[in-house]
Amino acid sequence: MIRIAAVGDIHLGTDSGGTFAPVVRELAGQADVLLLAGDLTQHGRVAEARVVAAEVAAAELPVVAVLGNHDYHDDAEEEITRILVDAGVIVLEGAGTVLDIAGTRLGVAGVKGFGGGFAGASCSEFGEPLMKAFVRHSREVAAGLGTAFGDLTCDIRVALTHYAPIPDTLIGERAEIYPFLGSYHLAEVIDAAGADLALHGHAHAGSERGSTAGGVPVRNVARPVIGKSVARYEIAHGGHADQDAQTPPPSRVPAIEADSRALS
Ligand SMILES: [Mn+2]
Repeated sequence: MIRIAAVGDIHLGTDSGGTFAPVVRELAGQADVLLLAGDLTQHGRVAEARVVAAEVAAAELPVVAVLGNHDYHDDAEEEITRILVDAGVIVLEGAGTVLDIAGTRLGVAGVKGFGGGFAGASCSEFGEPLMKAFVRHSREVAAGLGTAFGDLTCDIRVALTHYAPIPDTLIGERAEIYPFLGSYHLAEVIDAAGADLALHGHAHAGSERGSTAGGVPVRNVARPVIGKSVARYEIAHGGHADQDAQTPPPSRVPAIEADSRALS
């Protein structure tokens, strides 16, 4: 059983020192990994990233993160990534990582993602150069997630994005802005990869639970959505990665919402 703690949109500012470190400390021995689903900063400032780094530097469990759109706002995403990496955070953008957790290999494939919308109400790569560039970026980052999954040899596969792969976890947001909150391209990749769980943030007014067309559980872990410091999920070893192509896949192991009484 892998115990995942996850939260997105913590939006730490330069005055947020000391607010997230206690959350991280409390996870010691209670979770196997902390996944951060982007928007770690308020405005993508380097000084804010240093606060994030200081808050997670003493983590006693692996911390894996993707950046969000806020973390790109000051055009400092590369430096922000370096600051987080120097603090021991595994920062993913079109890349994956495998963690050995008591003999079970947890693979996390991560990408910021992008907008574009969902089936029946999506932008298409047509018309003006800016619109084509918008949709092309959405397709490319989704492809990056696919590449990241392709490189993973593991027992449990988790997709970590900032933008949403499905509309179900956006319910509560205004429908007019769905195309800016996520893209179905992400869900296609998540289904093709046979992920066991997909986590995202970004939609502060959305809903926690949904699933892809292929049945992969999706959870919106934006902090305002989960209403607590971190959400916790447990996944049993499903063995997808070791399946022979000739044998039918095992029934999907659903993510289980863990008791979070100690982690409010
Ligand atoms: Mn965001």
